[in-house]
Amino acid sequence: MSETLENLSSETRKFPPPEALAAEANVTADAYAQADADRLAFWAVQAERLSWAKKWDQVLDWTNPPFAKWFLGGELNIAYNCVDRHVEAGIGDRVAIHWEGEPGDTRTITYAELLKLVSQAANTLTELGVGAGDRVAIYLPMIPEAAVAMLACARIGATHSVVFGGFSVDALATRIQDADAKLVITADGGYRRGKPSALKPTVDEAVAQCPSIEHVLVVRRTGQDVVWGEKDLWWHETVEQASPEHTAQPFDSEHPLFILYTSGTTGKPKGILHTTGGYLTQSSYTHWSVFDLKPETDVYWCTADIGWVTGHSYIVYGPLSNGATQVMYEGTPDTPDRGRFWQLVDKYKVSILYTAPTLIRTMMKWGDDIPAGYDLSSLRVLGSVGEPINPEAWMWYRENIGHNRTPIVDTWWQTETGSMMISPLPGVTATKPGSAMTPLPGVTADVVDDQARSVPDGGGGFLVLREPWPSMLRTIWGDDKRFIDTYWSRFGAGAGQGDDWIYFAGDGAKRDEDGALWLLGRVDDVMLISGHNISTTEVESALVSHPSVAESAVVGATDATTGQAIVAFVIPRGNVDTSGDKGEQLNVDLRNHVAKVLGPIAKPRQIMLVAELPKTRSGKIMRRLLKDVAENRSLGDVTTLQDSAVMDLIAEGMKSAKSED
Ligand code: 6R9
Repeated sequence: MSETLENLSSETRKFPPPEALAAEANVTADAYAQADADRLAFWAVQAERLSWAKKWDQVLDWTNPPFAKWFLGGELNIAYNCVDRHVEAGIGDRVAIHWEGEPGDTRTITYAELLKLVSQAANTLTELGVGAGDRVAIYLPMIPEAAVAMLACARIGATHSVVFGGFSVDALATRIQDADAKLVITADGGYRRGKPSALKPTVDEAVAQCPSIEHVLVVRRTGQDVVWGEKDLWWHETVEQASPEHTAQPFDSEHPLFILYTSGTTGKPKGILHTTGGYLTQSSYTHWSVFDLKPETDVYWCTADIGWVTGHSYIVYGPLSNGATQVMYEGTPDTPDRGRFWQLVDKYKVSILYTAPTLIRTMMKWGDDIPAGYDLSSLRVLGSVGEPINPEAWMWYRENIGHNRTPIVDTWWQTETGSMMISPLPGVTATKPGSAMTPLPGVTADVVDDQARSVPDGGGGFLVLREPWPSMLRTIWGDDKRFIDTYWSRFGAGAGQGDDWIYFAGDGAKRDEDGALWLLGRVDDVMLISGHNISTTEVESALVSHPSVAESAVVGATDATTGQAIVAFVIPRGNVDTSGDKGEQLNVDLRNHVAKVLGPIAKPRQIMLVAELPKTRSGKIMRRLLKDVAENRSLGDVTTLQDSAVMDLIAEGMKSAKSED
């Protein structure tokens, strides 16, 4: 790969923060100056947001890089910080969670009630022999018990490993084995797409391969039949009968809090390890600053699943540490109909909404008239996470959901970073559609060439983090070497270049003339077309900027003439007729449109009109599978694919399509 990434697109629209919001904002531009003047002092101030049983002696120990220690000598209890202290402060009656089941059943849980539930669960785990340092697997649907289980583990110092409720027997078993977990917390099932979907049979099969598991704690959610084994215990017969009194003990700032597995492109999944004080400091601070959270009045809703890092940091730890009131929803966005999200915003008067580009593009596909049917006037801040948000999707979000009033915060971060790293601040930053803008105060991000030199403004390259940050991963569970090899060996000291340890995030990015950052997707996906490095994101955004396109995925397929050629998969918007000649005409129009927006070098060789794209459960497009199809290979690993039928349809279509060149 040559030195940098091509910078093909340009964006001139810019939206300053709303005046009223800026005037009352939690954070002003001073935060950047303070962090620049003394980064560690800045993070020490943010750590004061938390209640420490024992104050730290030192903010950061970076003497053994890349193994960081934050807030050394400090002690705190995470569950105490997320629950007890709010009750002690007299806000026990505040709603912590407005939970809505997919069938429409609801539960309202105040902080005082949450304290009771978490204490009962902590007592039960202790009775079952789970103690500090033990690992617990959590395999639950989006029900309040998921948050309760995580907090109960944190409360007793057990390390949780949440596994997506949609993952297979194999995926669950491998994760249990890798972490050597003692206990699994699961449910009989959950509601998805209007019907109960079973979880327990998957756990039964996985546990049969996992001798480390001593007990299986089962929440009754759907009431469906389950096969009962000797390790099984009902949650309602144990937790709900346990004493609601439990005193939280403090743990060391570097005590392991959770492991969360991310599937790399190759090999077994990586168990990303996060610890206590630094993680909570940054997830709490970013939740408060990036969403401008006013805990007394805001109603916050993050639509992520709890099995994704976004659910950990921005459903559980960030919001609860801040005493926020939030909505938690069990099901899918199209049940009972495609207005469900907007109906929930309307019903609970949601003021801060945090969702993913995949959902925004799906809503674009479904049509503007759906959100238009609801009262969305309560919204005041909109957030996006998970993938680059194409400028057109950003504008759609702003106009149709935010009614041109609300700022959008496009937040870049990773399972590995633990919390947000690059994002606008809603009361400070003038935002550009499609850009995550600048590193947050206290974060040192850069875009570099292959020698780790900063690219000039207007250039593209590799996104790196030059200084350690509080919520950074500490290692890959059980594999320090893989931790170093994966994240620290591409640039800097770990690569034999100089003394500084540089974290490579795996993403490409560009920095525009104003210093704003644009994420360009994973560098593994970058296409090499006639000697030019072209990012998938730029071509996808160019396609989405055509009025007939809702969503697209682009891959580089081997090509005899150009090395690689661009193959695009496109989902048309809901109202677009693609029958017969109209489909062919659209195809030609789209190829020309990309050539016009980005230049002839980026013109796709071939475009496939499709109904769906292969995505992970957290909504990321799996380009690797599309590349397999485009190059006529059989499909690689599909364990994290949300819906495998999609791939069969795409492969069929691809076989019958004629090449366009
Ligand atoms: C939080 C989360 C991390 C990868 C990351 C990047 C992509 C996330 C993004 C974004 C562009 C954003 N990503 N947020 N790309 N703009 N705002 O998603 O964690 O599941 O570990 O994924 O997601 O490629 O490297 P995770």
